[in-house]
Amino acid sequence: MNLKIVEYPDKKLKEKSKVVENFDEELHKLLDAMYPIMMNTNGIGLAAIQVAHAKQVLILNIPQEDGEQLKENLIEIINPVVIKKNGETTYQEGCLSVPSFYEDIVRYDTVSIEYKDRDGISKSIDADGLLSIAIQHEIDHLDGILFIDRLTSSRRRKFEKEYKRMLKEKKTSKK
Ligand code: Y12
Ligand code: CO
Repeated sequence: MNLKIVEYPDKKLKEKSKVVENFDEELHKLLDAMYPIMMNTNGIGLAAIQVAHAKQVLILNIPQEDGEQLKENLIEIINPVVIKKNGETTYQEGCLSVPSFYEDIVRYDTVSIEYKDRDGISKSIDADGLLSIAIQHEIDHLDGILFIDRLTSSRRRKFEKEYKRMLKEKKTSKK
């Protein structure tokens, strides 16, 4: 499966992802193809919509304390539902679909989710710290929401200016 990361301002990222009904080979192929893309781009989280598949699928690989990402820490999450959320925390987020931009975002401090694994088995996670933030960031993608949609309007305007400039520079450096 040949996947490419969809980047802002592509409208695809606004699409709402659909519930997965079939836990079949097609789903497994998608999950297996998402993992190397995330790892090769230094990502810690990736939603299927970021590779143009509007399915409620996301993967996470939270680094260890030494920064290393181990395959055994990969979490595959299908059809997540947030069942509990508490507190407030701020973290400087980045997104593979919004390259070179990082901004402080306020989110719940802890979340509990229920979801299915790749075989359709029901699972749950009580998350705090970076895992909690990553889960919320990726579930936002399933709803067509990017972290930049959570900026104040003045910060968003500044982002749009900076991002446009960055895209222009990228274009001219390719010529
Ligand atoms: C905390 C905050 C955000 C998340 C969501 C997952 N975000 C990422 O995995 C972001 C990865 C990222 C990687 C980059 O590096 C490369 O693309 C090589 C990057 O750098 C550039 O775009 C230049 C930006 C973001 C989880 C937890
Ligand atoms: Co993202």
